[in-house]
Amino acid sequence: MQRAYIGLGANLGDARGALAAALRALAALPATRVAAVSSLYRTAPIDSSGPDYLNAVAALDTELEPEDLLQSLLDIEARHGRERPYRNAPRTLDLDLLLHGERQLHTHALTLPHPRLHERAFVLRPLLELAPALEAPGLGPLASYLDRVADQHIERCEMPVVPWP
Ligand code: PH2
Ligand code: MG
Ligand code: MG
Repeated sequence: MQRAYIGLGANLGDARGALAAALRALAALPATRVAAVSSLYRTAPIDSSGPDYLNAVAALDTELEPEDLLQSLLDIEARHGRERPYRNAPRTLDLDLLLHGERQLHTHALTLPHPRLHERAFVLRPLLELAPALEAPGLGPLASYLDRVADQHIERCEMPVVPWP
């Protein structure tokens, strides 16, 4: 059993509804339990366009291997109408595998930890909300990267993604 962290994001359509539906789909994955869900955050697009994003992070306890979990995430995105017209296009739903236990991977399909994890406030802030002392393989304590993303606009919402637990 491994602790994996998933970044959730959306900036088109009913973004909060998409994140809530994605959480239900994550909870329905085989050999997987949703252990915790961060607050919802409203964030300005980074290297992307369109309206503000809603972002959150979910902690999973899973027996799925990273490649299988990634495929499950892509399947959930596709079911929620995700289109990929160009890199970083606005999206109805984005699910990123951020961390999978202590695994370090660099294949064509998947890099772990997620390569931009430590450069993005919309990932770091919800991740550190769930696990303030979290360390990532090859990166060390993630809290040490917060200063460097302090200029990225991010706002914690009072409204949760879904009523939780
Ligand atoms: N995702 C991206 C690119 N830019 N910006 C914000 N604020 N939130 C995101 O989830 C996001 C982004 C690529 O996946
Ligand atoms: Mg992404
Ligand atoms: Mg993605």
